[in-house]
Amino acid sequence: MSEIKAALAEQRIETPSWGYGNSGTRFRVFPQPGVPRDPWEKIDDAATVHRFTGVAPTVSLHIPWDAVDDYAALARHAEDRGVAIGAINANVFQDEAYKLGSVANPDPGVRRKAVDHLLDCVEIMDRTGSRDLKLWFADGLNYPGQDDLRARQDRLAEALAETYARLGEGQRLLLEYKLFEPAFYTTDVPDWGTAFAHCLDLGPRAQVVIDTGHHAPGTNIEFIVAFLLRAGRLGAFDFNSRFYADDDLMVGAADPFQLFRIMHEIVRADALTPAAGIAFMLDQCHNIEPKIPAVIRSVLNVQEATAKALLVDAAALAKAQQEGDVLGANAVLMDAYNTDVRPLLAELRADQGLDPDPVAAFHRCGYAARVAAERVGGEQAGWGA
Ligand code: AOS
Ligand code: ZN
Ligand code: ZN
Repeated sequence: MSEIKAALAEQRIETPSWGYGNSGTRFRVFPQPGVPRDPWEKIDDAATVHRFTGVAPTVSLHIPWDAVDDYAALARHAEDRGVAIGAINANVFQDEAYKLGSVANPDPGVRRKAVDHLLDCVEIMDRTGSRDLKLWFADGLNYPGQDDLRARQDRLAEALAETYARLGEGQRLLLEYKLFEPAFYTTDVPDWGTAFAHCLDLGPRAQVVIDTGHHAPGTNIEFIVAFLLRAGRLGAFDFNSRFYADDDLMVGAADPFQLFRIMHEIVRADALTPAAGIAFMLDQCHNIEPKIPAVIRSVLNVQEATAKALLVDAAALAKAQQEGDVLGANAVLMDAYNTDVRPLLAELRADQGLDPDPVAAFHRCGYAARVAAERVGGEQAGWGA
């Protein structure tokens, strides 16, 4: 049990700056009291999540939503609050110029603008000390024949290569795929295979991001996890839950069993430790629920799935698999999944000097009321408006 607790204590989960801002759907954004007015306050909220959970010491930024004049000062602000800036998410999807795409746009001028933004993001990483540049492209087509599928892959590859070449030592390029949306006929990086192939061409510091909301219904995501881990090309997760499309609901809310199956592959590959280089990030929007407790809940959901994965009796599982004991092997997994790990996690938090119930502790601490009084005119997350 102490090994399991040690692994859980070492786990790191990164929260997204945009998860703290107002967000919604294309129908309505419902503003909430106390929402951050700028990136500095988003970092304060992320630090609050870390204070109560102890396992969320980094926050991802999104540029230009989190643009500031002095990124080194923002990194110092994070450090003062006990956290650090994590991945830098580039945004080449919200400008007028990107109607027909960014890095795969047929217009070389638009492509230049897009790549320049990616290079600027690496510059920001140099200032914030971030390791990861996270790229998701809204590029794609709505109609067959709209553009040349193959030429778009060439343009994408060229843009990625220029960006990859700009990375400093120790920096990585994380490429995210998405099956659909905002383009509906095809997207230019629709699946893990496409992302993987581009990463292989680029080099070892190009890694795939799995956003759990970006697949067709029924996709076996843990297979993708296992495959990419085996190939050494899984760089990160964007965790969230979906019922239908890219819902960006709280991770572990819709399908905690899927999250457990994913974490089982991680544990099996010994990839939980930060030294393994997999970034466990949340990519979520809290449209109707209070944001900080929702992020805390999400962190706890990841911890619970991880604890269950760590409880899998690896020796018994290997034996059952070797003997072809189908039901026995399945039972080993289900026994772990069906264990209530909340007491174990409460114990771990107590050992770490944290409140065993982080959500309740947050509600008691008065932070929500304080920021609601202090912050007037909170920022929209920039997403889903
Ligand atoms: C978009 O669907 C992706 O999940 C990206 O990760 C995106 O950059 C993120 O949702 C923030 O906008
Ligand atoms: Zn994502
Ligand atoms: Zn998404």
